[in-house]
Amino acid sequence: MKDYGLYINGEWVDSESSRRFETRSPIDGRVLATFPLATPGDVERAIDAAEAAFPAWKRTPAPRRGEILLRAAQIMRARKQELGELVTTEMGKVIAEGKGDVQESIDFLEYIAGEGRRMLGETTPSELPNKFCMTVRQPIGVVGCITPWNFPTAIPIWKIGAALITGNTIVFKPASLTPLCVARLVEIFEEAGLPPGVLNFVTGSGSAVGNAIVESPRVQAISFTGGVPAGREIYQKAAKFLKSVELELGGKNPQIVMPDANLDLALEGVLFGAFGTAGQRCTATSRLILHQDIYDKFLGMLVDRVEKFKVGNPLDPETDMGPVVDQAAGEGIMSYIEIGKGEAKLRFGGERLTGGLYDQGFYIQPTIFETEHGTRISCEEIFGPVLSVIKVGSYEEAIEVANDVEYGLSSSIYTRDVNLAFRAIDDLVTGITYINAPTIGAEVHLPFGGTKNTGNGGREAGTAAIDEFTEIKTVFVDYSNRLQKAQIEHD
Ligand code: UN1
Repeated sequence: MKDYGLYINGEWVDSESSRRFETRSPIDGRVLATFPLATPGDVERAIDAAEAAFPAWKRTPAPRRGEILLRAAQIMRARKQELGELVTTEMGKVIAEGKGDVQESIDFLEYIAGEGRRMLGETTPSELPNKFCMTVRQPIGVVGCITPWNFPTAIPIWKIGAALITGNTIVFKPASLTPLCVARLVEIFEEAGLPPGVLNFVTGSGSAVGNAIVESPRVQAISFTGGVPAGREIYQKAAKFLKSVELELGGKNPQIVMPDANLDLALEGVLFGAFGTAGQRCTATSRLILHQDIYDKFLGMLVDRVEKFKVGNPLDPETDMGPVVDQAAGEGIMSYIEIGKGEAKLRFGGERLTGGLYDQGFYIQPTIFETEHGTRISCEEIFGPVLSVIKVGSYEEAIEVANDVEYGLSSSIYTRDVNLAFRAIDDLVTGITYINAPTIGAEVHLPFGGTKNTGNGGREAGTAAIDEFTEIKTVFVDYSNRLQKAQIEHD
């Protein structure tokens, strides 16, 4: 077990404060490492370092910056097993998903390193002769990244990779439940040759560290993934400074199953979508919208499978679902299950598991409710292994129910009717829609994000990541050797 410092200006340093917090494994409560509860003064030092490093990093050609990211990806690939185990140990998702988290990080770094050779702008004709018009991309400056615990490497890497390739320097605050995974990433970037001050890592609370990042006029942009209340607060605080803010918030993602669907495929989809990562994904399938013609049959198939689900140690490859991330998260999920018992019909699960390893963490049964649309469990984000099953009479009703929630991240429909599938692409009001695939599993070279309360309109990953972290400069080059007057020289 190691006592970490903060990483500022290329060195691991002490915080101004001697207060520390522990990161524990959700598997058995074991303490994995301790980190400083940093102060606003520590954040100021990190911003100083990021500001000082910015001019040289901005001048470094983007393909050169990309080489460092690629080296980081290579290091991660060589250590994929070890890093995957760390993700599983610190966060609790099953080992296949822990390694998937790391693979998503590698994929993103490789993709975005290549974008360093593109970073496309536009060239257009001018309305005047002998004049050239184009746009180029410039970094924003010092950016603040604040990340959640559910993808302890992938979400940090989406932000770090995109901010770095575009020439920004970073002050980074990880979720306090998974700082060790991010500390490991910081070490990897150091090993890959990232210059001092370009990436600074400050641990601690949202109220001290997060706030100091958001409230600093020297931090030009914020990228945040987390819950709606924190996202709203960040957006409001950043508005004072007119900062650019990118928010990725909650979801209440539906999987619709039509009568003509391949039901076996739809079953695999909902199992993975609802109970993968113990439902702790923004993209998790938390609503299963079933057409009445297949309702009883499909629900029966689902319950049969869930009955055989193995909940246990996520490091064991045979385990289907691990613990939830901590006691507080577990209690929150259990209180939703209690609400569900009062307003809906519990079809499976609903209990916290006890005995043996179960007593050392917070393990919950995969839980299935049959409910009307409009109940709290069918509308509010639970962020746990709780699925609401809703019966509908038609495609139109399915779409109406699917869209009638405050979020709009991901959605899915299973049907073999190609016309209906394309209609659903138009009709589902979400940032991501899957046809015959679950609501989870986004790929890194495509934009990721959602509508309504899922965010503020931006997208991460894909080329959208370049937009997030660059300012566009419009450039006019006049090679006529005379004063040409746009708009005026027109009759
Ligand atoms: C999240 O749920 O916070 O599409 C991110 C997916 C993953 C990313 C999810 N690739 O489920």
